[in-house]
Amino acid sequence: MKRVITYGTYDLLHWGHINLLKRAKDLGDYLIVAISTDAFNKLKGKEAYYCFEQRKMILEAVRYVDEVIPEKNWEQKVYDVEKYSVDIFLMGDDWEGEFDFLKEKCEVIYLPRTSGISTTKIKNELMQN
Ligand code: C2G
Repeated sequence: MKRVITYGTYDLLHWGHINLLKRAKDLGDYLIVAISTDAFNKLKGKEAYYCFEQRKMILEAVRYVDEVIPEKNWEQKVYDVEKYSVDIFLMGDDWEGEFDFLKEKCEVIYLPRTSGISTTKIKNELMQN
């Protein structure tokens, strides 16, 4: 029973997110997604269109996702890995190397981002219309 965890804002859910979640689930049996709370998003300098509760509800409906937990700060990852008995910590490779400190606790995998799509791109293109 391989347990995988990944983190993110997951606003305006799009096929790039789904591509990551599918690959993450394919690497294990149980996928936990920690989504940034609205307060943590502010810390990340991000303003999500959907609030935390809405983003949580949407992700819980994704077939690859088994559990959604809140990401409240940068420090929680090392505790989450213990608390949820995580085997694989996984992120898109725009985060390459950023979380290597977790390597002593679990496998750390960075997967190629899906090019051509992002929440920012969606927002910008919608604003142009
Ligand atoms: N992603 C991707 N391809 C895209 C867009 C996003 O693979 N075209 C991946 C990102 O690499 C990330 C996940 O989808 O692994 C979620 O992306 P965001 O919601 O943008 O997450 P981010 O703001 O990077 O937050 O502590 C980690 C942070 O919470 C990550």
